Amino acid sequence: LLQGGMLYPRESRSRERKELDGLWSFRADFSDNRRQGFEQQWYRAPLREVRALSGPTLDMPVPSSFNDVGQDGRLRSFVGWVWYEREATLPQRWTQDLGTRVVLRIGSAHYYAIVWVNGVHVAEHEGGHLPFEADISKLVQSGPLSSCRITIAINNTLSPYTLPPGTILYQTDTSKYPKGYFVQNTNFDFFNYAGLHRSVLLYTTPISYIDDITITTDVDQDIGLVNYQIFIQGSEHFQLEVFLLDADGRTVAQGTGGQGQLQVPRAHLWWPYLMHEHPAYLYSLEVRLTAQTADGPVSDFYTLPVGIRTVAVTESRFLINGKPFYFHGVNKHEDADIRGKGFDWPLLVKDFNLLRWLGANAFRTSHYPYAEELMQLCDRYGIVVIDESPGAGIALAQSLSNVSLQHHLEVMEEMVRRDKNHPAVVMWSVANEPASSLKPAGYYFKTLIAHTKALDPSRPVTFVTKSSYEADLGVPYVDVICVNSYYSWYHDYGHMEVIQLQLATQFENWYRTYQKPIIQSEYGAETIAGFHQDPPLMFSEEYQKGLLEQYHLVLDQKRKEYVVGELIWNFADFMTDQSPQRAIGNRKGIFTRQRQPKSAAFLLRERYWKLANETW
Ligand code: BDP
Repeated sequence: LLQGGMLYPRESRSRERKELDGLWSFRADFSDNRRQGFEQQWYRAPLREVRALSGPTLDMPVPSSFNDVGQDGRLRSFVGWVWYEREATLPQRWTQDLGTRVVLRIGSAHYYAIVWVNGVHVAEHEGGHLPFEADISKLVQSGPLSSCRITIAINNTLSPYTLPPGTILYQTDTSKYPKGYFVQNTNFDFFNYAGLHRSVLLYTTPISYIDDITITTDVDQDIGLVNYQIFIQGSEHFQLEVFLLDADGRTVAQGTGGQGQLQVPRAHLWWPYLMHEHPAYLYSLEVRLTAQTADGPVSDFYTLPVGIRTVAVTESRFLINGKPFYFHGVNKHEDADIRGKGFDWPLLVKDFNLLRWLGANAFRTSHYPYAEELMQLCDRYGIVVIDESPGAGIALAQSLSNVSLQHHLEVMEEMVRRDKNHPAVVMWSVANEPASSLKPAGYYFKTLIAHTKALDPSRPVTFVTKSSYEADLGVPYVDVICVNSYYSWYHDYGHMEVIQLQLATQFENWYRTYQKPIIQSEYGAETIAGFHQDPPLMFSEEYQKGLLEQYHLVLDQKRKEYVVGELIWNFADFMTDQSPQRAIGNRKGIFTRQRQPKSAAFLLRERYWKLANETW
């Protein structure tokens, strides 16, 4: 199991943070073996001072994908190592006070990253969607320097053993391909954007500090129960006090010690958006640590938002606070013009405004964990999240091997560790559309789901399937069945008249076999905004609308029985690899990539508000 916590870096009386967003020096390693950066040790001296075959350094914004900010097509499709570097100036109190712990935190580096500070290797991490850290106190406190040089080498290559997996295809026929020619293939369609996608930052804690907090909540009559468990590093002798404050800052419960239960009479529950007059009520848990060290007492303070709510699954319902919850929402991507998968505040707020305009109460983080700032907004707005791992496109038997499984288990540990305290997260999804009818899938998903449940017994677990109900070897282990289907798009294209029969049969087969609640976790149609055809033809706005309407007729019958949700594919158009099926990206968005509505957005808006009013 993973050691240590990964609390979101928040400022407090004892903690400071410093974002390193902005322009970094950047160079892609275009050398033949793509290893010149290591051979010349680009981390040893400032990047701009090392003369390299790859040419001068570029200015690269962070956070952002590197692919779409330049005019060089080779960089857009680059596969291999890229190098980022910048200097950070540190306040004297960080570099001179040995009681201060200085931590470098990288929110997301896609895919494999190696980090040096002043030329010294400090961290290495696999996986592009989850944060990692290095304690750099010793390095920045060892000399007279008030600045440090941070170098991050990132490799975006995907193999059958990475998550998501991919394959590198070498072409050796020199009559058709130049020497050394290769391409990166994947079994998912979204573009494999790479770079520093989220903030890189420095933060401080005292040397004895609050390392991790785990909250679970329950409700007994009108009493909210908040169970807490706190881990401390850097001291054996300490006192812990915890205070639960309501939204007005009044203390409503308090306790002491590393674990315990707080009781909140007449608790305000955390309700999803549109399910209650006061959705998303958040308390704050203030943790105060006083540790005894050789140099005297040390205090640390950390405050965590807490939502009190319960989640449960029956044979046919998904319950939040004991009430049936129907997911009416979207699947998203982290994706936008120019910045690719780079975190962007205006985009984040725009997307939430669109979700609320739509009357969406939920989304799935298809197909990887999203930025922490977005999860925090879900907590605050009451948008329910199915939190999905980067297990997208596990298509080959190799990717269901023990090597892959071990890595997938670790990714679930990192993901649960990061997101466990978000009330908005109501379910984990361990994968999207894996080859779950291949023989090794049974053991793979049994182990993966059991592990995830052991890490977090408080939430249901699922994965998203597109296999047939008869052949799927993973679904026996899920709590909720999530099914993707593209009737009259990838099958029987152009024939919307078959949707009702096929969709009803799909639901009935799954339910008869498993008696578990079902979510239609994807459905949709490629639509080019501004294309109009009546009678509807594929790719027109009318076809997308017509297809959704057919789905809705069946969903309206089955949601009275055991269907507990519908998530459109997709919230917005997004970039894909180039292919003859895609006209500059996947166009199944109900919004364009620039977040303007297609006709289907208005249809869904009417539907979602109607559904919301029904559940009141
Ligand atoms: C589904 C995948 C999704 C794709 C979608 C599509 O889960 O990631 O983007 O197909 O082809 O099967 O539009």
